[in-house]
Amino acid sequence: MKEQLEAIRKGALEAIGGAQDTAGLESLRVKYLGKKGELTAVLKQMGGLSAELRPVIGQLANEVRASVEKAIEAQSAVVSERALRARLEAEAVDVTIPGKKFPLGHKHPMYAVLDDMKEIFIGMGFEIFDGPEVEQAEYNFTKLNAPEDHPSRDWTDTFYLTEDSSILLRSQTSPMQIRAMETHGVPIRMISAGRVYRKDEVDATHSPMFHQIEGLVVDKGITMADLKGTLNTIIREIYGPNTQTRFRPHHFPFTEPSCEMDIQCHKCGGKGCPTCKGEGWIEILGAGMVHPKVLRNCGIDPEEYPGFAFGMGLERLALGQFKISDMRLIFENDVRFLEQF
Ligand code: 2NM
Repeated sequence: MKEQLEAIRKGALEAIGGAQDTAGLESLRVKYLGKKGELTAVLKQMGGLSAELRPVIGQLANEVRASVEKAIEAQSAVVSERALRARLEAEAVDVTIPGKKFPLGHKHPMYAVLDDMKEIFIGMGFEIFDGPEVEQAEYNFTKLNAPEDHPSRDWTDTFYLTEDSSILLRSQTSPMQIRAMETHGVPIRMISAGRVYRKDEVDATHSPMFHQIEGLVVDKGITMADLKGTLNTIIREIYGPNTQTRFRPHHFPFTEPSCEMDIQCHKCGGKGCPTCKGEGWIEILGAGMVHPKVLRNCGIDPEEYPGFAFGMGLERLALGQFKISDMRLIFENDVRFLEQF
């Protein structure tokens, strides 16, 4: 039995020394020390030994067990150290490799202009009203005093969504002015801004979708003088304090009287150049005193609460501000173009 035990020890230590991983070590532990292991099998035969031999063999068996356990423990440390090192090597991070670039986006130039405008209006005490782009013809035209035969109501000009021409893509942001007067009541100082839609062919100055910003002030004693003062203040905020302006008579169905506002050409100072097409002036917005019918349509007494309103196209403003020659560039969203702003 002594030889048997020594053989077990020799075989076990050899096998353990060659074990490559934790799983291999565990199966060796079972093989030698487990309930059905080789050492256990030998110990089971000890009953047949003489009284003198039993303690000697017993002690040897314990020694073998202890040395096998010790060997497993030692090899286990070696194996896990090796595994850790392999993992560290595999997961090593080379901090000298150049990093990946995550390019940051930024505001589209259109919305930079829009946000600047909003800031100016907020600073003057205006509230901002947002509204639906899908509108009722009632709000887009009728309540705004557009006659039933007004050309802008034509199917060739406006995107209708229903056969009966009652629902459409708003062709202006003024329906929000109507909604604001109806829900907010007077006095009111508000702007609405956003996308509007018209059946225009795409070219350097037209797009079937563009942006408008419109304003409305209704209060006791409001006159054309408030209109001129407010718009001059805003335009000088945008184009500089020395910007010269002029107001020309015009016609809109929803205002009476109506006007257009020009700024003196900043390029030539009014002499006439390609930027202002030789005019010396650049048209910038439309405005007027809100038509009494429009106010009455919203339940407001025009005698007690007069008002003025104005509207402008944002694309034209952005083209001028950023010296962009073609409106299509604004909508194509070519990153090489947008990156310049
Ligand atoms: C413009 C020009 C003139 C305008 C009028 C109204 C309302 F709802 F108060 F009647 N909103 N916007 C208006 C007036 C718009 O755009 C060129």
